[in-house]
Amino acid sequence: MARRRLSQRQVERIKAIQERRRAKLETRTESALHDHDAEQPREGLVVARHGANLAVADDTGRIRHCLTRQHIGHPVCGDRVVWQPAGNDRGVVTALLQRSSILSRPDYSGRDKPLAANLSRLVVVLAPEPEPSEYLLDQYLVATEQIGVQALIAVNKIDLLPDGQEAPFLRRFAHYPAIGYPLIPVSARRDHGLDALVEALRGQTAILVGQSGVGKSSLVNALLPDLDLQVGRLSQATGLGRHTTSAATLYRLPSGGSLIDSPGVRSFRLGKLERRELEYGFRDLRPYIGHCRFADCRHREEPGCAVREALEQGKIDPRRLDNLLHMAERM
Ligand SMILES: Nc1nc2c(ncn2[C@@H]2O[C@H](COP(=O)(O)OP(=O)(O)OP(=O)(O)O)[C@@H](O)[C@H]2O)c(=O)[nH]1
Ligand SMILES: [Mg+2]
Ligand SMILES: [Zn+2]
Repeated sequence: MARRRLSQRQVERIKAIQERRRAKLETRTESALHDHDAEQPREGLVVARHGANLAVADDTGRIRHCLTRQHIGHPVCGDRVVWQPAGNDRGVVTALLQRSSILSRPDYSGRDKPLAANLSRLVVVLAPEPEPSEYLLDQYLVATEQIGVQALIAVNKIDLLPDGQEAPFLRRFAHYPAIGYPLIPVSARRDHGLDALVEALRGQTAILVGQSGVGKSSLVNALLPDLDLQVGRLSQATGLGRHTTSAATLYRLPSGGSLIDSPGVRSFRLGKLERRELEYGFRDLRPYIGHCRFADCRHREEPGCAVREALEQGKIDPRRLDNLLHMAERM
């Protein structure tokens, strides 16, 4: 009896040892495979940048914490890069691939600082609270015209408007859809209007921008059923997940495409633009620009001003022209 039990125990032990060896071999082969892969540069997508630290997603969605080689430029959220694994969820970015668009804003010293790359949509988020700034909105719209990205306006927190207040509030922005910027009323809290937003963002790389507190992150939360998972993966690999409110961060949309949450701003300064470039940023004014009597017309008091004439005929909104003139003064 005793002998049999012993041998049985031995068999068990041998079995266990063999199991362990097999597992070891398997992981060794696996890591050998990885090591082989490690030689190969791969393409990836920057999902966040924090200081010198980049979070780069490979094509399986796995996220690596990367640093960059010097002199390859300044990869930002949305950039496609070439990177090489450097062990343990780490990597080195060795090249920055060509961008289709880049959204920048000047930093405190006035230098253009890239914010996000390869955008195809820019969503300006507004809300009844904080009080919307049409000036800020128009600045964003000029920026999107400059970089050739389609803008849309999401009016969030519609639930805050009592019955009868919604229509008048939206009317305040009614001239925007009239000139080609779709306006989508939503409520991140009440899950209202989100289908229309999902539809507009399907397959796009979109960034949410706007004042702090308008609900950009809340919208991301409402649009992404697996947000926690994505944030978890990000912070596990890089520790960047905790900084999602201070750095632009890209998430995968379940309907295809990506959505970038960006930190709120109080104001948005446009980089220095020539007067003609600035005017080009107002798509509703374009038909009249260049038709004034004077080539250097400021569209203020000048005789024969085609822009003023259009204004008087109700063809352009006075608030838009006001904002153009203000921006021109500050250039
Ligand atoms: N009533 C209401 N409140 C909302 C809605 N969406 C967001 N909020 C609230 O608005 C506040 C700000 O929301 P956030 O999502 O943090 O705003 P944000 O635009 O990401 O702000 P920053 O990250 O600072 O730029 C929070 O208290 C939200 O709960 C909404 O649809 N309705
Ligand atoms: Mg936020
Ligand atoms: Zn003029």
